[in-house]
Amino acid sequence: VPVSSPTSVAPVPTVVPSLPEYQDATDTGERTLWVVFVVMVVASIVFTGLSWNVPVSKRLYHVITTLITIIAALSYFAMASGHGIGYHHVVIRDSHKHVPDTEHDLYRQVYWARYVDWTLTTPLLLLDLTLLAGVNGGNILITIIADIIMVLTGLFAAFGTEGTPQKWGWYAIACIAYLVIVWQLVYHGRAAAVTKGGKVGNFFAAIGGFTLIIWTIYPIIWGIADGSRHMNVDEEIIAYAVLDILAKPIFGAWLLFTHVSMPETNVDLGGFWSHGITGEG
Ligand code: RET
Repeated sequence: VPVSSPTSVAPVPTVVPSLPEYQDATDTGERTLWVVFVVMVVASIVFTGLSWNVPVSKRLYHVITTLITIIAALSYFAMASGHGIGYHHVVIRDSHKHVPDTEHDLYRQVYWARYVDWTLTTPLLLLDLTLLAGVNGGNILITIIADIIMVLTGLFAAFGTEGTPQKWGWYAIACIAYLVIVWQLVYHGRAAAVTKGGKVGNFFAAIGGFTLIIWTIYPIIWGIADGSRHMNVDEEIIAYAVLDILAKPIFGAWLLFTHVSMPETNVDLGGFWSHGITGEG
């Protein structure tokens, strides 16, 4: 008489407890953040130095552009030192061949300090470009508000629950806001720049085209990194680092050096810029 039946096996648990998964930056990512912090500080010092050689009346681009790199330096200091980082939580379903599906929690770092940076710096970059083109105040306002909407809805998308309208809905809204910006620059910006004169028209086409190419890569990186997680956190940091250096210090140096040698780029805000509002027309 057999003491135990050969078919009796331990029961298969219906829920296999699985450990949470963390997607964090490593030393590589952290070091990259510190490097960009230093680049932004150096750019801020150089741009400040450049403005000393020009009269206050011609310093508008210098002031705007230096503020951009100062804000970026602050944001990179925050991220490099471990501030401005949250976690996006996703429940991942794991399917297995012979046992029931299981689930585990995934926590991926979201560097929300970037969005604080972008909320302040991308409107300033657009102010540089629209002033260069000579766009009217109404169109400048539309461009800047569309830009703030783009960045904030992009932030909501980053923390949005996966597979719900929270994620793709906010992302789609951000993309529409971005298209408004593109339209403003390509249509109103170019028309205004051409009216200002040949040299400014050509320069605006070049630096505006450069800007649109760089800016368009941001939502693509976002989709690959934050959207589908096909890029790890280090790779995401490096991709944004390269883009940020092109979009801020390189863009800024190009604008300021060209401005100094091309008087047609001057912005005339009446007496407001150099003397304040005097009430004397
Ligand atoms: C997000 C995600 C949602 C969709 C879109 C985006 C666009 C971001 C852009 C950022 C530009 C940043 C710059 C930083 C300066 O250094 C928010 C990534 C459209 C265009 C120029």
